[in-house]
Amino acid sequence: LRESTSGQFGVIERSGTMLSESFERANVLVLEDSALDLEKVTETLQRDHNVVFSADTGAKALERALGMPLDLVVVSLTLLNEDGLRLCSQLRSHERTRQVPILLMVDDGDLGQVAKGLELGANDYVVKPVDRNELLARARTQIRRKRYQERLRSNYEQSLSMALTDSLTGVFNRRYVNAHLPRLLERAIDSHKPVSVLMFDIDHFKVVNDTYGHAIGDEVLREVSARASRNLRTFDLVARLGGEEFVVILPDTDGEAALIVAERLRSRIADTPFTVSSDRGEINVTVSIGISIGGRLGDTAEGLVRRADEALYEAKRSGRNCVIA
Ligand code: GH3
Ligand code: MG
Ligand code: MG
Ligand code: MG
Repeated sequence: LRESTSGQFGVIERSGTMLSESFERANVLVLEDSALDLEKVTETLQRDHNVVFSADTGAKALERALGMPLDLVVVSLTLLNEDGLRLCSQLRSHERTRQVPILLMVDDGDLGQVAKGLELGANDYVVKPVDRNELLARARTQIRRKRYQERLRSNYEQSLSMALTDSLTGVFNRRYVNAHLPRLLERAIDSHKPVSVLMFDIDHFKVVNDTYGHAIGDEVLREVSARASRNLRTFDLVARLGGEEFVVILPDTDGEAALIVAERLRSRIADTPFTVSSDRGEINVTVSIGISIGGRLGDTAEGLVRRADEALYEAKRSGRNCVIA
């Protein structure tokens, strides 16, 4: 630390000039073909610690915008051979850039361009020659608004996913199945491809709880969920309906394939004992599985679940640790 030339010192010095932790530098792209204007705008935006990128044609700007996350695009409408308006509509038509704020720069007395730009999705404008403080204020507003919207969206997605997943195991919950199975079944009927439903239930789970305690029972539920999830395709879906009862939905899967999946799932659980945080050793766990197949006209999600449940009941009656279709 005493050596001003040491690398470590350099790091500390740099972090000392960094802004508060929650501050995130904004990426700003400027489309401008006048070197003088570009320098002024860049220098101004950098005062707010923005990272500024530039392009002198709309095509280069679009390429940049599609290749990196941006928080603001500043578009000059005084380009010599270029149409900044075209970039506005291109940014709005690509999924990746649809939400990026656009700030226009226009010549005084060319306000007709502004109306067109706003119509195409630009968010605000400044008039040239640009007033530095005004540019900074308007850029700040757009960046803040974008961040706020991102936060809202991620909160919304988070609460949505919380409402549809089981908090103990992380797999989907009954609500999700109720919402999605009818749609998957409808698609199966329309596309003439069957959808299979496996319903499974841990055998004698009460004994696990009684012997090892509820907390270890919870660990078993998590491990069962994990093994089920690991052994399925990405578009298959696992849900915990409640207690120690689960369903697996297998789109595009007929009875024969479903039987193979179910048998594999059964053996992956039965054949490898569960390691739990108990000093009484590993636990042998088995499940019973019932299968139903849907996809015929008139099939309903309720009927599909009921038939899988009936098959599961048969599996229990047949001695457990088995699959019944
Ligand atoms: P079977 O083979 O017939 O399915 O017998 P079982 O003992 O598994 O079935 P039963 O329905 O009699 O008991 C299920 C037990 O699951 C009873 C309940 O205490 C336990 N259980 C339900 N939800 C949870 C949970 O979230 N965590 C834990 N640890 N146990 C649970
Ligand atoms: Mg039971
Ligand atoms: Mg059970
Ligand atoms: Mg049960």
